[in-house]
Amino acid sequence: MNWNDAHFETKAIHAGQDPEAKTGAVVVPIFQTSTFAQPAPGEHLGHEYSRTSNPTRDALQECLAALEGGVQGLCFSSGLAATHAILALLDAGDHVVAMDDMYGGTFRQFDKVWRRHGLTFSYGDLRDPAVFDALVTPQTKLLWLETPTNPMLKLVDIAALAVKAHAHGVLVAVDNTFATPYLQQPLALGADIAVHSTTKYIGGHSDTVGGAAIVRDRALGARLAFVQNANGGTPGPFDSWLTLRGVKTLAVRMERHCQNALTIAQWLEQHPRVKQVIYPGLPSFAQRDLAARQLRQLGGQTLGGGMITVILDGELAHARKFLSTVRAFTLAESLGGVESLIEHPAIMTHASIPPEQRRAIGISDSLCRLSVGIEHVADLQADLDHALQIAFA
Ligand code: P1T
Repeated sequence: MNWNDAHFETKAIHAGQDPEAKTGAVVVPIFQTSTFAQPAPGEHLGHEYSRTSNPTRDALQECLAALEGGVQGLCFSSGLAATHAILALLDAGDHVVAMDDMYGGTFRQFDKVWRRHGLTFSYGDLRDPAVFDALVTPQTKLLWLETPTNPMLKLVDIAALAVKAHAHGVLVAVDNTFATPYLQQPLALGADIAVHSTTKYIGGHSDTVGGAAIVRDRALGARLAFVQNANGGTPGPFDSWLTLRGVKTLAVRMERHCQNALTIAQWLEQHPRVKQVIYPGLPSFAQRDLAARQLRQLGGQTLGGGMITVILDGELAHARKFLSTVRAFTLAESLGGVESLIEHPAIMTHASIPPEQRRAIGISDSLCRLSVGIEHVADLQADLDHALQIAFA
Protein backbone atom coordinates (compact mmCIF):
# COMPACT_ATOMS: atom_id res chain seq x y z
CA MET A 1 0.00 0.00 0.00
CA ASN A 2 1.14 3.57 -0.69
CA TRP A 3 1.28 5.61 2.52
CA ASN A 4 2.72 8.76 0.94
CA ASP A 5 -0.42 10.79 1.56
CA ALA A 6 -0.71 9.71 5.18
CA HIS A 7 0.45 11.80 8.14
CA PHE A 8 3.91 11.37 9.63
CA GLU A 9 2.75 9.28 12.60
CA THR A 10 0.87 6.90 10.31
CA LYS A 11 3.79 6.51 7.89
CA ALA A 12 6.12 5.71 10.79
CA ILE A 13 3.92 2.75 11.73
CA HIS A 14 2.78 1.55 8.30
CA ALA A 15 5.10 2.62 5.46
CA GLY A 16 6.98 -0.45 4.24
CA GLN A 17 5.27 -2.45 6.98
CA ASP A 18 2.19 -4.06 5.43
CA PRO A 19 1.28 -7.39 7.05
CA GLU A 20 3.52 -10.11 5.67
CA ALA A 21 1.97 -11.75 2.58
CA LYS A 22 2.49 -15.41 3.43
CA THR A 23 1.50 -15.58 7.12
CA GLY A 24 -0.23 -12.26 7.81
CA ALA A 25 2.34 -11.40 10.51
CA VAL A 26 1.47 -7.85 11.55
CA VAL A 27 5.06 -7.00 12.41
CA VAL A 28 7.70 -7.25 9.68
CA PRO A 29 9.58 -10.49 10.40
CA ILE A 30 13.32 -10.62 10.99
CA PHE A 31 14.51 -12.35 7.83
CA GLN A 32 17.68 -13.61 9.50
CA THR A 33 19.19 -15.16 6.41
CA SER A 34 22.28 -14.37 4.37
CA THR A 35 20.98 -15.87 1.13
CA PHE A 36 17.80 -16.81 -0.74
CA ALA A 37 16.99 -19.98 -2.73
CA GLN A 38 16.73 -19.46 -6.47
CA PRO A 39 14.33 -21.62 -8.53
CA ALA A 40 16.76 -21.55 -11.48
CA PRO A 41 20.17 -19.95 -12.05
CA GLY A 42 19.74 -16.19 -12.39
CA GLU A 43 16.07 -16.35 -11.38
CA HIS A 44 15.03 -15.28 -7.90
CA LEU A 45 11.96 -14.38 -5.85
CA GLY A 46 13.02 -10.77 -5.24
CA HIS A 47 16.13 -11.28 -3.14
CA GLU A 48 19.45 -12.99 -3.85
CA TYR A 49 21.85 -12.15 -1.07
CA SER A 50 21.36 -10.03 2.06
CA ARG A 51 24.15 -7.53 1.38
CA THR A 52 22.30 -6.61 -1.81
CA SER A 53 18.80 -6.68 -0.32
CA ASN A 54 16.92 -8.21 2.59
CA PRO A 55 13.17 -7.89 3.26
CA THR A 56 13.60 -6.55 6.82
CA ARG A 57 16.07 -3.90 5.66
CA ASP A 58 13.83 -3.08 2.70
CA ALA A 59 10.95 -2.37 5.09
CA LEU A 60 13.10 0.03 7.11
CA GLN A 61 14.41 1.72 3.96
CA GLU A 62 10.90 2.22 2.63
CA CYS A 63 9.68 3.61 5.94
CA LEU A 64 12.58 6.09 6.22
CA ALA A 65 12.09 7.19 2.59
CA ALA A 66 8.43 7.92 3.38
CA LEU A 67 9.30 9.84 6.56
CA GLU A 68 11.86 12.03 4.79
CA GLY A 69 9.61 12.53 1.74
CA GLY A 70 12.14 10.83 -0.54
CA VAL A 71 11.85 8.22 -3.29
CA GLN A 72 14.48 5.87 -1.91
CA GLY A 73 16.13 5.10 1.42
CA LEU A 74 19.39 3.22 1.85
CA CYS A 75 20.41 1.84 5.21
CA PHE A 76 23.92 1.29 6.47
CA SER A 77 25.67 -0.38 9.38
CA SER A 78 26.33 3.01 11.04
CA GLY A 79 25.85 6.70 10.44
CA LEU A 80 29.49 6.95 9.42
CA ALA A 81 29.01 4.10 6.92
CA ALA A 82 26.17 6.16 5.37
CA THR A 83 28.52 9.17 5.21
CA HIS A 84 31.21 6.99 3.67
CA ALA A 85 28.85 5.77 0.94
CA ILE A 86 27.88 9.34 0.03
CA LEU A 87 31.49 10.52 -0.16
CA ALA A 88 32.26 7.43 -2.26
CA LEU A 89 30.09 8.97 -5.00
CA LEU A 90 32.88 11.51 -5.53
CA ASP A 91 36.12 11.15 -7.50
CA ALA A 92 39.68 12.04 -6.53
CA GLY A 93 40.17 15.76 -7.15
CA ASP A 94 36.62 16.66 -6.15
CA HIS A 95 36.07 19.32 -3.52
CA VAL A 96 33.59 19.38 -0.63
CA VAL A 97 32.29 22.43 1.24
CA ALA A 98 31.21 21.64 4.78
CA MET A 99 29.89 23.35 7.88
CA ASP A 100 32.69 24.04 10.36
CA ASP A 101 30.79 22.41 13.25
CA MET A 102 29.83 18.75 12.92
CA TYR A 103 30.09 15.40 14.67
CA GLY A 104 33.79 14.78 15.38
CA GLY A 105 33.69 11.36 13.71
CA THR A 106 32.40 12.86 10.46
CA PHE A 107 35.23 15.39 10.49
CA ARG A 108 37.72 12.59 11.22
CA GLN A 109 36.46 10.59 8.23
CA PHE A 110 36.75 13.62 5.93
CA ASP A 111 40.15 14.65 7.26
CA LYS A 112 41.87 11.34 7.91
CA VAL A 113 40.30 9.03 5.31
CA TRP A 114 38.94 10.93 2.33
CA ARG A 115 41.74 13.47 2.06
CA ARG A 116 44.16 10.56 1.54
CA HIS A 117 41.96 9.48 -1.36
CA GLY A 118 42.29 12.83 -3.10
CA LEU A 119 39.19 14.72 -1.96
CA THR A 120 39.65 18.25 -0.68
CA PHE A 121 37.54 20.04 1.93
CA SER A 122 36.79 23.63 2.88
CA TYR A 123 35.02 24.37 6.15
CA GLY A 124 33.15 27.54 6.99
CA ASP A 125 30.52 28.97 9.30
CA LEU A 126 27.62 28.49 6.91
CA ARG A 127 25.17 30.17 9.31
CA ASP A 128 25.90 32.97 6.86
CA PRO A 129 24.97 31.44 3.45
CA ALA A 130 27.29 33.96 1.70
CA VAL A 131 30.25 32.03 3.18
CA PHE A 132 29.43 29.29 0.64
CA ASP A 133 30.11 31.73 -2.24
CA ALA A 134 33.61 32.30 -0.90
CA LEU A 135 34.36 28.57 -0.54
CA VAL A 136 32.84 27.04 -3.69
CA THR A 137 35.27 26.20 -6.53
CA PRO A 138 34.80 24.69 -10.01
CA GLN A 139 35.81 21.35 -8.39
CA THR A 140 33.10 21.48 -5.68
CA LYS A 141 30.75 18.52 -5.99
CA LEU A 142 29.18 18.26 -2.52
CA LEU A 143 27.92 20.58 0.19
CA TRP A 144 27.83 18.78 3.53
CA LEU A 145 25.61 20.31 6.17
CA GLU A 146 24.67 19.33 9.68
CA THR A 147 21.80 21.30 11.24
CA PRO A 148 21.40 21.67 14.16
CA THR A 149 25.13 21.02 14.47
CA ASN A 150 26.74 18.68 16.95
CA PRO A 151 27.49 20.03 19.53
CA MET A 152 27.01 23.82 19.13
CA LEU A 153 23.42 23.54 17.81
CA LYS A 154 24.12 26.05 15.06
CA LEU A 155 21.51 26.14 12.30
CA VAL A 156 22.10 26.53 8.60
CA ASP A 157 19.46 27.71 6.17
CA ILE A 158 18.97 24.59 4.06
CA ALA A 159 16.69 26.25 1.48
CA ALA A 160 19.01 29.22 0.89
CA LEU A 161 22.11 27.03 0.63
CA ALA A 162 20.43 24.48 -1.65
CA VAL A 163 19.62 27.25 -4.15
CA LYS A 164 23.23 28.47 -4.07
CA ALA A 165 24.72 24.96 -4.32
CA HIS A 166 22.46 23.89 -7.17
CA ALA A 167 23.43 26.98 -9.15
CA HIS A 168 26.95 25.48 -9.16
CA GLY A 169 25.75 21.91 -9.83
CA VAL A 170 26.74 20.93 -6.28
CA LEU A 171 24.86 18.12 -4.45
CA VAL A 172 23.53 18.96 -0.99
CA ALA A 173 23.62 16.42 1.84
CA VAL A 174 22.08 17.29 5.21
CA ASP A 175 22.83 15.27 8.32
CA ASN A 176 19.37 15.33 9.90
CA THR A 177 20.30 13.21 12.93
CA PHE A 178 19.66 15.87 15.59
CA ALA A 179 16.37 17.18 14.20
CA THR A 180 14.93 13.92 12.78
CA PRO A 181 12.41 13.99 9.92
CA TYR A 182 9.69 14.74 12.47
CA LEU A 183 11.14 18.19 13.17
CA GLN A 184 12.89 18.99 9.89
CA GLN A 185 12.45 17.90 6.25
CA PRO A 186 15.69 18.62 4.35
CA LEU A 187 14.50 17.16 1.03
CA ALA A 188 11.42 19.39 0.97
CA LEU A 189 13.74 22.34 1.63
CA GLY A 190 15.80 21.48 -1.45
CA ALA A 191 18.52 19.11 -0.19
CA ASP A 192 19.39 16.10 -2.33
CA ILE A 193 20.27 13.68 0.46
CA ALA A 194 19.06 13.43 4.07
CA VAL A 195 21.57 11.54 6.20
CA HIS A 196 21.07 9.87 9.57
CA SER A 197 22.80 8.14 12.33
CA THR A 198 19.75 5.93 13.02
CA THR A 199 21.62 4.98 16.20
CA LYS A 200 20.09 8.14 17.68
CA TYR A 201 16.45 9.32 17.65
CA ILE A 202 15.29 7.11 14.78
CA GLY A 203 16.21 3.92 16.64
CA GLY A 204 15.52 5.78 19.85
CA HIS A 205 16.46 3.14 22.44
CA SER A 206 20.28 3.10 22.43
CA ASP A 207 20.29 -0.56 21.48
CA THR A 208 21.60 -0.55 17.92
CA VAL A 209 24.03 1.29 15.65
CA GLY A 210 22.94 2.21 12.12
CA GLY A 211 22.79 4.82 9.41
CA ALA A 212 20.65 5.91 6.49
CA ALA A 213 20.68 8.10 3.40
CA ILE A 214 17.42 9.16 1.76
CA VAL A 215 17.20 10.76 -1.68
CA ARG A 216 14.51 12.39 -3.80
CA ASP A 217 16.06 11.55 -7.18
CA ARG A 218 15.89 8.00 -8.54
CA ALA A 219 19.16 8.22 -10.49
CA LEU A 220 21.03 9.37 -7.37
CA GLY A 221 19.30 6.56 -5.46
CA ALA A 222 20.56 4.02 -8.00
CA ARG A 223 24.14 5.34 -7.67
CA LEU A 224 23.97 5.14 -3.87
CA ALA A 225 22.41 1.66 -3.98
CA PHE A 226 25.33 0.57 -6.17
CA VAL A 227 27.81 1.85 -3.56
CA GLN A 228 25.77 0.29 -0.73
CA ASN A 229 26.11 -3.10 -2.39
CA ALA A 230 29.61 -2.65 -3.76
CA ASN A 231 31.11 -1.36 -0.49
CA GLY A 232 28.92 -3.54 1.69
CA GLY A 233 28.42 -1.47 4.85
CA THR A 234 24.88 -2.75 5.35
CA PRO A 235 22.95 -3.40 8.58
CA GLY A 236 21.91 -6.93 9.48
CA PRO A 237 18.25 -8.00 9.63
CA PHE A 238 18.00 -7.82 13.42
CA ASP A 239 19.49 -4.31 13.61
CA SER A 240 17.14 -3.25 10.81
CA TRP A 241 14.22 -4.70 12.75
CA LEU A 242 15.19 -2.96 16.01
CA THR A 243 15.45 0.35 14.16
CA LEU A 244 12.08 -0.22 12.49
CA ARG A 245 10.54 -1.02 15.87
CA GLY A 246 12.03 2.18 17.27
CA VAL A 247 10.95 4.49 14.48
CA LYS A 248 7.26 3.63 14.96
CA THR A 249 7.18 5.89 18.05
CA LEU A 250 9.41 8.66 16.70
CA ALA A 251 6.71 11.35 16.69
CA VAL A 252 5.53 10.80 20.25
CA ARG A 253 9.06 10.45 21.56
CA MET A 254 10.21 13.64 19.84
CA GLU A 255 7.38 15.66 21.32
CA ARG A 256 8.31 14.55 24.82
CA HIS A 257 12.06 15.02 24.17
CA CYS A 258 11.29 18.59 23.05
CA GLN A 259 8.95 19.33 25.95
CA ASN A 260 11.44 18.04 28.53
CA ALA A 261 14.39 19.78 26.88
CA LEU A 262 12.61 23.13 26.78
CA THR A 263 11.75 22.89 30.49
CA ILE A 264 15.34 21.95 31.38
CA ALA A 265 16.81 24.64 29.10
CA GLN A 266 14.63 27.37 30.64
CA TRP A 267 15.55 26.23 34.13
CA LEU A 268 19.30 25.99 33.36
CA GLU A 269 19.23 29.48 31.85
CA GLN A 270 18.26 30.86 35.29
CA HIS A 271 20.85 28.81 37.18
CA PRO A 272 23.64 30.91 38.78
CA ARG A 273 26.35 28.32 37.88
CA VAL A 274 25.45 28.34 34.20
CA LYS A 275 27.07 30.83 31.82
CA GLN A 276 25.12 30.01 28.66
CA VAL A 277 22.42 27.66 27.45
CA ILE A 278 22.10 26.92 23.74
CA TYR A 279 18.75 25.40 22.77
CA PRO A 280 16.90 26.08 19.50
CA GLY A 281 13.51 26.25 21.27
CA LEU A 282 14.53 29.07 23.64
CA PRO A 283 13.49 32.69 22.99
CA SER A 284 17.16 33.61 23.61
CA PHE A 285 18.38 31.31 20.80
CA ALA A 286 20.54 33.36 18.40
CA GLN A 287 18.90 31.95 15.24
CA ARG A 288 15.38 31.98 16.59
CA ASP A 289 13.77 33.08 13.30
CA LEU A 290 15.48 30.39 11.24
CA ALA A 291 14.56 27.82 13.90
CA ALA A 292 10.91 28.86 13.58
CA ARG A 293 11.07 28.53 9.78
CA GLN A 294 12.98 25.31 9.56
CA LEU A 295 11.86 23.25 12.55
CA ARG A 296 8.35 21.99 13.29
CA GLN A 297 6.01 24.23 15.25
CA LEU A 298 3.55 22.94 17.81
CA GLY A 299 1.05 25.22 19.52
CA GLY A 300 2.94 28.34 18.40
CA GLN A 301 6.18 26.97 19.84
CA THR A 302 9.30 25.88 17.92
CA LEU A 303 10.11 22.26 18.67
CA GLY A 304 13.81 22.65 19.43
CA GLY A 305 14.77 18.98 19.70
CA GLY A 306 16.12 16.99 22.62
CA MET A 307 19.69 18.31 22.68
CA ILE A 308 20.93 21.11 24.93
CA THR A 309 24.42 22.55 25.01
CA VAL A 310 25.33 24.18 28.30
CA ILE A 311 28.41 26.18 29.21
CA LEU A 312 29.10 26.15 32.94
CA ASP A 313 30.36 29.23 34.73
CA GLY A 314 33.51 27.39 35.76
CA GLU A 315 36.54 25.39 34.68
CA LEU A 316 37.20 21.88 33.37
CA ALA A 317 37.33 20.62 36.98
CA HIS A 318 33.76 21.81 37.61
CA ALA A 319 32.55 20.14 34.42
CA ARG A 320 34.32 16.90 35.40
CA LYS A 321 32.72 16.87 38.86
CA PHE A 322 29.30 17.74 37.44
CA LEU A 323 29.49 14.94 34.85
CA SER A 324 30.70 12.39 37.39
CA THR A 325 27.90 13.24 39.85
CA VAL A 326 24.77 13.01 37.70
CA ARG A 327 22.70 9.83 38.11
CA ALA A 328 19.45 10.24 36.16
CA PHE A 329 21.62 11.42 33.27
CA THR A 330 24.18 8.80 32.24
CA LEU A 331 27.66 9.99 31.32
CA ALA A 332 28.07 8.46 27.85
CA GLU A 333 28.63 9.25 24.20
CA SER A 334 25.69 9.11 21.80
CA LEU A 335 22.27 10.69 22.08
CA GLY A 336 18.66 10.38 21.07
CA GLY A 337 17.60 7.44 23.24
CA VAL A 338 14.70 7.43 25.69
CA GLU A 339 17.20 7.71 28.55
CA SER A 340 18.98 10.98 29.27
CA LEU A 341 22.68 11.11 28.46
CA ILE A 342 25.29 13.75 29.15
CA GLU A 343 28.83 14.15 27.86
CA HIS A 344 31.86 16.38 27.48
CA PRO A 345 32.48 17.01 23.74
CA ALA A 346 36.07 18.28 24.12
CA ILE A 347 37.16 15.05 25.86
CA MET A 348 34.68 12.61 24.35
CA THR A 349 32.76 12.96 21.05
CA HIS A 350 34.83 15.77 19.52
CA ALA A 351 38.32 14.85 20.75
CA SER A 352 39.31 14.08 17.13
CA ILE A 353 38.96 17.78 16.25
CA PRO A 354 42.24 19.67 16.89
CA PRO A 355 42.04 21.80 20.11
CA GLU A 356 42.54 25.17 18.37
CA GLN A 357 39.76 24.33 15.87
CA ARG A 358 37.51 23.20 18.74
CA ARG A 359 38.08 26.48 20.52
CA ALA A 360 37.41 28.46 17.34
CA ILE A 361 33.94 26.90 16.98
CA GLY A 362 33.19 27.35 20.68
CA ILE A 363 33.73 23.87 22.18
CA SER A 364 35.24 24.98 25.47
CA ASP A 365 36.32 22.86 28.45
CA SER A 366 33.30 23.95 30.48
CA LEU A 367 30.85 22.93 27.75
CA CYS A 368 28.61 19.92 28.34
CA ARG A 369 26.10 18.36 25.96
CA LEU A 370 22.81 16.97 27.22
CA SER A 371 20.60 14.51 25.39
CA VAL A 372 17.36 14.97 27.30
CA GLY A 373 15.38 11.74 27.50
CA ILE A 374 11.73 11.08 28.18
CA GLU A 375 11.94 10.38 31.91
CA HIS A 376 9.87 12.62 34.21
CA VAL A 377 11.32 16.08 33.80
CA ALA A 378 11.28 16.81 37.55
CA ASP A 379 13.67 13.91 38.19
CA LEU A 380 16.00 15.15 35.46
CA GLN A 381 15.98 18.68 36.84
CA ALA A 382 16.58 17.50 40.43
CA ASP A 383 19.53 15.41 39.22
CA LEU A 384 21.16 18.35 37.40
CA ASP A 385 20.51 20.66 40.34
CA HIS A 386 22.15 18.26 42.78
CA ALA A 387 25.15 17.66 40.48
CA LEU A 388 25.67 21.41 39.99
CA GLN A 389 25.59 21.92 43.76
CA ILE A 390 28.23 19.22 44.30
CA ALA A 391 30.37 20.45 41.38
CA PHE A 392 30.55 24.00 42.74
CA ALA A 393 30.60 23.16 46.47
O1 P1T B 1 27.80 6.68 15.35
P1 P1T B 1 27.25 6.53 13.99
O2 P1T B 1 25.96 5.78 13.91
O3 P1T B 1 28.26 6.04 13.00
O4 P1T B 1 26.83 8.02 13.51
C1 P1T B 1 27.75 9.04 13.34
C2 P1T B 1 27.07 10.37 13.52
C3 P1T B 1 26.67 11.07 12.39
N1 P1T B 1 26.07 12.27 12.51
C4 P1T B 1 25.81 12.83 13.70
C5 P1T B 1 25.15 14.16 13.77
C6 P1T B 1 26.17 12.15 14.87
O5 P1T B 1 25.90 12.73 16.05
C7 P1T B 1 26.82 10.90 14.79
C8 P1T B 1 27.26 10.13 15.99
N2 P1T B 1 27.36 10.91 17.14
C9 P1T B 1 27.72 10.46 18.37
C10 P1T B 1 28.06 9.19 18.64
C11 P1T B 1 27.75 11.50 19.43
O6 P1T B 1 27.78 11.16 20.63
O7 P1T B 1 27.71 12.67 19.08
